Amino acid sequence: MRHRIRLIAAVSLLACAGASHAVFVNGGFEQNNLTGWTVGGGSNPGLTGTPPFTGASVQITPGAPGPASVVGAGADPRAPGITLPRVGQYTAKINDENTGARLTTLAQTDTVTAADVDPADGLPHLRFSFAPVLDDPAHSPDEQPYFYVVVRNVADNSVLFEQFAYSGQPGVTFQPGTGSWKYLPFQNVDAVLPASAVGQQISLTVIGADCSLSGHAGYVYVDGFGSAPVGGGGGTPVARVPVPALGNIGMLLMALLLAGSGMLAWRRGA
Ligand SMILES: [Ca+2]
Ligand SMILES: [Ca+2]
Repeated sequence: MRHRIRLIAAVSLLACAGASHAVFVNGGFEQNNLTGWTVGGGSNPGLTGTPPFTGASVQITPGAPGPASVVGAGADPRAPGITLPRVGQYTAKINDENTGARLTTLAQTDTVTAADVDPADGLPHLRFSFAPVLDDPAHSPDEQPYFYVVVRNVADNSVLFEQFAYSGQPGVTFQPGTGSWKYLPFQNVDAVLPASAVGQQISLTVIGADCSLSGHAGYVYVDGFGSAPVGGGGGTPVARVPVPALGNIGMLLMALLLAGSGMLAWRRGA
């Protein structure tokens, strides 16, 4: 009887593993479209409060979704150090170089499964790569173009991981682009979730925002969302830096990121 129970348990685990898939749907945008993702947004009325900004500083005036697209091979005339696509054949571009105080959100909610567990450490991972390209008109910080990404535990809406930067933000090593544009080369994020995350839902939201005064633009490239390491391409090497997670709850995120630049000065969640 005991053996039978064990056998049933083993079969159930296998069934779960077989039915599971790695986060997220079309996470690498290799369908050459935004299938699986929800594009939203509106206009940017400016951030609330004073730096350091977080997700709580973000304001969105409801309106038509902001621009979003999928791009293939090519150069970005405003960011000469960015190589496209980041991985595979396509990379998503959230918002664009046109002005008008537009704000774009890209979102997807998915369940972490056994397929997201990295055999190397036995823990589920969420990995991706991003590269913001932001005009820097030197407005006040709350009026600048900005980039924001957040991962939340759906069960209690707690923040597992977030990163924010406005154009020209002190401590963030922006590279000079064309004219007054600034950018960051692709940065890889490797967020390590606790084993208890398997079976839980997480939501991911990326925001790219023009300046709130309507005369300057900003956008962000993202690619490689999933649990597998982001493959070779234009990204910087990953250095995993565990940090104690923010939230309450079960899904404590130890996290992430990386390397190279002054990115470590970025705020990681509240
Ligand atoms: Ca891709
Ligand atoms: Ca725009």
